[in-house]
Amino acid sequence: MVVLAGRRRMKRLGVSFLAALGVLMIGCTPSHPQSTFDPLGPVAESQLDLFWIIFGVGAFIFVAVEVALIYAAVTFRRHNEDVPRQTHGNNKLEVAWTAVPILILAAVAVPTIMTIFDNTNPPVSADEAAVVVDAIGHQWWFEFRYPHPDDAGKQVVFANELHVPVGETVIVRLASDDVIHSFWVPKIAGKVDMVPNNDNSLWLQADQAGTYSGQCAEFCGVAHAIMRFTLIAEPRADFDAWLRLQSTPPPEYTDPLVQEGKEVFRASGCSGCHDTNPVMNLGPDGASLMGRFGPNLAHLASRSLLAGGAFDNRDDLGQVNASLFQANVRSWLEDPEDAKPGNLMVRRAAVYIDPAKELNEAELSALVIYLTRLK
Ligand code: HEC
Ligand SMILES: [Cu+2]
Repeated sequence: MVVLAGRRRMKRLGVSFLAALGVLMIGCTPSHPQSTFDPLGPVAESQLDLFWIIFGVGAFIFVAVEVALIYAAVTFRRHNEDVPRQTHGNNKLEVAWTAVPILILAAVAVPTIMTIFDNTNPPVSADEAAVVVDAIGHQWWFEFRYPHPDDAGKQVVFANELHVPVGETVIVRLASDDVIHSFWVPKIAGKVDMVPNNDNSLWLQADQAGTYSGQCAEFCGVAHAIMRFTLIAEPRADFDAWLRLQSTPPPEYTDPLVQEGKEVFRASGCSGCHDTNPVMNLGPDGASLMGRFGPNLAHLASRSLLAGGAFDNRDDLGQVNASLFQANVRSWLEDPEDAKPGNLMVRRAAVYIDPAKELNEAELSALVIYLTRLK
């Protein structure tokens, strides 16, 4: 009986161990879009270097303590019934185990503080930076505003996608429209909090062209988990062309269905929360002004993510796909609560809270067609 129970316990232990190992091994997938162990920019690299220094010191101390412990346990184990020699106090030892940790912590503080300062202070001034972008956190999406390429008094407004020229220093000024959010692109830079009425900023640089995942890293309410964005690092010429395109209004179409969608957009109150003009004036002091409540939709159909990452519009090759986009926009408008529980559109827009104003199928189709043309 006793033997059987012991075996069963061993078996249970074995199964638990394998389950735990399995869970840990999920971390080993080759696809790791948000891994900080694969840094591709100087800020993320310096943070990883610091991590390894602290980890190395910690690992050394762990091994040293374990070795001392095992040595003591083996060497001084009870040999016979005699009471061993008793010691009370040891000044040398006590001074040593107070002073050594102080020295270790002081040594670790040097690279830590250096990294904090390097990450806080951009290597170039705001005038010399490639771009100074305003990033504004909203529940639950990111807004990005760029200086207008031709007009210093204006800004180009975009959402959920941050474009930067590859290999150049970009300064991101962080703000929040409501609660505290945090800006983080694990492979490139972050995390720095976006605090209401507080001017935080960070700098970043992407060493390789590519698409990187970013996300809010500070719990900010029910839909926090679906508050993501993409950072797209592209060659200078592509970046300039992109910004120029973003600064123009979306094309006008004469197609009657598009016109109808545009009318529904106005009549159903969508335009009360969503601007379709991508350009905003700056305030008299050069600061960003408050925009509308929801994301700017001027070039919505060219974005990789919809509704803060509730939908991904990209195909397997990473390109925004028009039919995927169309299907996603339809799902979003049909049931925003299902796509992103608790989001502020479904809680506040008249078409979702007032049954009398609910969109019918014809209106929905026209809206989808119209939004698909906002490129
Ligand atoms: C009360 C304000 C409000 C109204 C009215 C409103 N929306 Fe929204 N909308 C939002 C907010 C807020 C979000 C962001 C939701 C999120 O990501 O959490 C949003 C997101 C969206 C998005 C995704 C945008 C993006 O950048 O990914 C689309 C598309 C959209 N709304 C279309 C519409 C349409 C069409 C209507 C009219 C039927 C409408 N909205 C009415 C507030 C509103
Ligand atoms: Cu958040």
